[in-house]
Amino acid sequence: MKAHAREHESPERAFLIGAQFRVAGSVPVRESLDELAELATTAGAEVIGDGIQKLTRPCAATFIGPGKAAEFAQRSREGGADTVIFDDELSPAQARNLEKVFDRKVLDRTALILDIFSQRARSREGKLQIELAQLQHLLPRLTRFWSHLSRQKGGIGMRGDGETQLEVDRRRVLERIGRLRTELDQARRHRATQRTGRKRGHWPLVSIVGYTNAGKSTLFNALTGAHSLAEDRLFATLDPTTRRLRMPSNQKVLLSDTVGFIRKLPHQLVESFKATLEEVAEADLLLHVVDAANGRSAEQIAAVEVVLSEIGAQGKPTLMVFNKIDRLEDPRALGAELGRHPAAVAVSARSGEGLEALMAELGALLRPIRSFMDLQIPQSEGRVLARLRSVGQVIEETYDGQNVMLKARVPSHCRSQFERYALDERDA
Ligand SMILES: Nc1nc2c(ncn2[C@@H]2O[C@H](COP(=O)(O)OP(=O)(O)OP(=O)(O)O)[C@@H](O)[C@H]2O)c(=O)[nH]1
Ligand SMILES: [Mg+2]
Repeated sequence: MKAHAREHESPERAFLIGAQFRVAGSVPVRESLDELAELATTAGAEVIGDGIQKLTRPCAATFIGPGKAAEFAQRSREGGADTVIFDDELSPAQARNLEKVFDRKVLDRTALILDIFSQRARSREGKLQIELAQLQHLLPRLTRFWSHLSRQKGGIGMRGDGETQLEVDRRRVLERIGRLRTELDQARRHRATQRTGRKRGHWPLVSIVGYTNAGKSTLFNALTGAHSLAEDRLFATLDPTTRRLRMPSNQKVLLSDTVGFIRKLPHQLVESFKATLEEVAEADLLLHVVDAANGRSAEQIAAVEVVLSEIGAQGKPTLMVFNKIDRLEDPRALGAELGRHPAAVAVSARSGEGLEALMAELGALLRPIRSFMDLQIPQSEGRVLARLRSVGQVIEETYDGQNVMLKARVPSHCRSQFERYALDERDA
C-alpha cells in the first residue's frame, strides 16, 4: 500500500467490508470495522466507505454472499475505491473470486497488518520476521495474481508464459523463504547468547504487554526515563526494548517494552514474531497495560490473553495496569473493571498519577520470587559477600569482628550458592 500511495501521490482509497457473525460474545462488527479503518489509515489509505453483512457462516466462494458482494462492488466503484479490504482473513480462493467481482485489489485484515508491520520494522531481525510472514501469506495467493494476468494476456497467446512465470515466481519465493529462515536462525542464536549474558545478572524480567495503543511505551518511558517512541498510532512499537529499572525498594528488575497485540492478529505474524516475543514468554512477571478510557477494554484484555496463550505465556504472574485514568469521563467505568480485576492498579502514564502505587505493587509481587536467607559469612570471604550483594537484596547486616551476619533476599535459583553459610531459612 505504501508503494501505491507514493506512486499516486494521493492516498489509496479503501472500501471496507465486515461480517457480523451470529456467535454469542463476538465483537460487534462496527467496533471491529472502526479498528480496521484505523489500521487502513495507519497504512496510509483513505477510507471512503464500508459495508456490513450479517452471516451465519462465511460463504465458501466469496466470504460474503454473492448478492451482497455485487452490491458492495457497485458502491465501491461509485466511491472511487482503489482497494477493498475485508475485516476477516480470506482464503486464496475467496480472494481470487472477490477480485473478479470487485474488479479491484482485494486485501484482508491480515495483509493490512502485515503491511503496517513491514513499514514499521527497523531492526534486522524485525525486517526478516515480517518479510517471512509476508511471503508465507503471499505464496498460496500467487496463483491468483498469475491466473489474473494470464486471463488478461490469454488473448494474445501469453497464457503459457504466464504459467511458466508463475512456477519461476513460486520457486523464487520458496528460495527466499528458505534463506530468510536461515538468517533468522542466526539472528536468534545471537540474541539467545545476549540473553544468557543478561541472565547472569539474575535480575528478574518484567515484560509490558497489552493491546496496541494502550500506552505501554509511555509507561515504559515514565518508569525507566527512556525515550522510546510513543505515538497515537497502532503498532508504534515493533522491536523490543529492555532497560534496567531500580525500584525504590532497591530491587532491581529488567523492564521490557514490546509490540502491541490486536484482535485477529495474523497467525503467521505471531509465528514469526515468536522469537521477539520470547521476552514475554520468559518474563517472571507481566505488566498487562489496558487503555481504561477505551470503551472496549474488556474485549481488548481478552484479545491480549488469546495472544499470550499462543506464545506460551498464559498463566504467568500478571499485574493488570489500567492506564489513561486522566482521560476517564466516567470514573464508575473503572470501578467495574477493578471489580473484575481486584489486584489491578490504576495509573496515568502521562501525568504520573498512580505510578508510585504501581512500583510498590510490582515490588511486592516480585518478592515471592526471592526469599529470605539468614547468612553468616566470614569477612575474609570477600568474593562471596560481593556476589551476595550483586544477586541479592540485603535487608540487615551486622558484623562481629570476624563474620558478617546478613539477612538477604536471594533469588531462588541462586540460593544453593549461599546454602553453606545459612543459619536458618524461612520464606518471605
Ligand atoms: N491521556 C493519556 N494518554 C496516554 C496515556 N498513556 C499513553 N497515552 C497516549 O496513548 C497513545 C499511545 O501510547 P503508546 O505508549 O505509544 O502506546 P503503546 O501501547 O506503546 O502502543 P503500540 O506500541 O502502538 O502498541 C499516545 O498518544 C500516548 O501519548 C495516559 O496515561 N493518558
Ligand atoms: Mg509502544
